[in-house]
Amino acid sequence: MTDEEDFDLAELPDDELVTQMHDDLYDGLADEIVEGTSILLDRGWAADRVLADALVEGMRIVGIDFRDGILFVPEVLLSANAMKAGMAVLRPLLAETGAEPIGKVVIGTVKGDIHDIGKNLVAMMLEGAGFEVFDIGINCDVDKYLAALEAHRPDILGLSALLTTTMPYMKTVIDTLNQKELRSKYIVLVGGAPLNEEFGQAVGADGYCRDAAIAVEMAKHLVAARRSSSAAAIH
Ligand code: B1M
Repeated sequence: MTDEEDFDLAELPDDELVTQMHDDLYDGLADEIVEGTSILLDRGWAADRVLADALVEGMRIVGIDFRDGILFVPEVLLSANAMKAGMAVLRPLLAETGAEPIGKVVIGTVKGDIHDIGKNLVAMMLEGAGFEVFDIGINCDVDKYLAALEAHRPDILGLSALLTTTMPYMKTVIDTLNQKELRSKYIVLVGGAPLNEEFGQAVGADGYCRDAAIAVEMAKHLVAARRSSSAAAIH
């Protein structure tokens, strides 16, 4: 399309619209991302499909060019902003649940790290699965985690880190829980692009979550297992 005046997202077939959304995310066009997200939903796409195919995939492409020095921080901030605008449209759909909470989660990005898109997505998906989620934000130091644990008494503590330089802070948090003899009270789940299973084990987490869907599965499974073992201990 050359004539921008005539450009109408609603006229594009699904595959072209999704490709256009990748471009719009790349260019940080929040209004277009909101519009594209709404069009796909109106066409009957499930919220998780819009999220995965249009938004997360678009952000993956941004990540590649950021890594390769083609995009820089200000541009990626605009992309992140556009991604968040799309996620805001999806949020009520992903978080739709009328049921009683199946557990509580405190989640935050560790100290020194301001990446929050993945963490927000995990929080949203956990809410959608029926958890009550307390999102304590970014750049969280140990004291902030401890205060949130004390205030909300969750089943799960979720730690997010996107930088190789900040992921070791997860161990600081878990070690502090151990020192204060609080570790066994909580299920600790860790996630973030640079982590892996081995790292999760090495820092003493109960689970490493590669993505939001796995975080939900693991959260459900571990909370259920913990409840049934404490029920068995009572009987
Ligand atoms: Co940054 N950044 N960034 N960045 N950034 C990365 C992470 C990087 C890989 C880019 C690259 O080089 N390819 C690189 C890290 C390299 C490394 O450490 N090895 C990097 C860098 C270097 C930096 C800066 C240092 C750049 C600079 O200043 N020179 C700087 C650091 C700032 C800081 O934190 N102190 C920086 C800044 C930024 C922006 C501010 C511009 C922006 C963040 C905006 C925001 O989040 N509000 C940004 C972005 C957007 C990215 C990329 C492009 C995208 C991250 C993202 O949102 N992904 C990223 C490249 C990449 O990851 N491909 C990059 C989409 C999201 C859905 O995925 O976050 O992986 P993800 O979350 C997934 C899973 O990881 C998992 O589930 C999520 C959903 O499925 N998960 C969890 C995550 N947290 C979890 C917690 C759980 C469970 C699962 O708890 C239970």
